[in-house]
Amino acid sequence: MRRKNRQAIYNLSASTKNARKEKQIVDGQIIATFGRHCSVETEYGEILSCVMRGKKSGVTCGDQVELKSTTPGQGVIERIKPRSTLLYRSDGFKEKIIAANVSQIIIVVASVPSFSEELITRCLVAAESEAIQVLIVLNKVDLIESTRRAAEKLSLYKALGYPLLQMSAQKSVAVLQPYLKGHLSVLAGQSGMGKSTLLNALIPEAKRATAEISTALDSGVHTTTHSHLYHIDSDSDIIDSPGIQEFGLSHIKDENLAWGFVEFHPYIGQCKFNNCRHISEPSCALIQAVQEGKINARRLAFYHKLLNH
Ligand SMILES: Nc1nc2c(ncn2[C@@H]2O[C@H](COP(=O)(O)OP(=O)(O)OP(=O)(O)O)[C@@H](O)[C@H]2O)c(=O)[nH]1
Ligand SMILES: [Mg+2]
Ligand SMILES: [Zn+2]
Repeated sequence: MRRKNRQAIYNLSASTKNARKEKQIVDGQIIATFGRHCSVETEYGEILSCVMRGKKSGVTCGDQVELKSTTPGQGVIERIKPRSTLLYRSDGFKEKIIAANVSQIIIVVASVPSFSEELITRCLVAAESEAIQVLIVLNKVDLIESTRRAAEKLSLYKALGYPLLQMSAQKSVAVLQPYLKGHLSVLAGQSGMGKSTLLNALIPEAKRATAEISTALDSGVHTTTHSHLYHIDSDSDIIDSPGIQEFGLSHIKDENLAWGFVEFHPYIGQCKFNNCRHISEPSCALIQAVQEGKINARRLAFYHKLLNH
């Protein structure tokens, strides 16, 4: 759904009010969720506070829904429309939905605090399995010394074809802007990487809270606690999300995991055994590719690690 008229946010015209009465059911998009409550932007640009019909929950930022408005400013969600993509986070015990219908994940990493390569790997697997585009942003490049080491680590992913941008969100995000056009992007990454700082640089009106890493991590609470969707222009949107420890992958079966690693694709199906798990089997095409230097050993090691999850 695209907003029919941005001005309508400020001035609902008589004709749209009539159209709503006739229709009753209104299309909307979830822009934020707070427990069972969520904020929905209707097709007429109104922001309503909604709950799901019955005691159901499960809507997430980016969801397209049908709703009925009840009292002024409030509504009830009747139906979640089919999702084009879905991303999960994992806290080690259970998985929760991060966002729906995103077409691009912007994984934000920084040299301080240090980032987890496993999180990047999991993000790439999640993205490949849903055919979501990935952009890696190395933020805080003003911290020159530590950035050099971080950039070296990330060169592996750049070599695999994932675009890698370097920036200091505190100074300028201009290099990112062309990549956002036409996408519903989600900013994802560990706490303290600078996602909300980056969001504020793109959309100053958002005024997202940001915090010194020590404050945020010492308190054990992430600075951002709720995802929120913002409009960049008429066809580009972006979601700021709370820091995540891991992307949830439990919905991906072991036999499909290798498809999450782009450079493995030419070798899938080439092993001696049909059910090869590429661990230590004889004549395994992937192990051979590592030995020949065609696949980076770090990537196969991450694959093994994820197999056991
Ligand atoms: N030096 C430097 N610090 C930055 C930059 N961008 C963000 N920071 C700082 O990093 C800290 C964390 O930034 P946030 O934007 O709150 O991080 P976040 O990723 O949104 O964190 P969560 O909401 O907890 O997930 C803040 O102190 C920011 O000022 C940057 O480009 N350079
Ligand atoms: Mg944040
Ligand atoms: Zn194999």
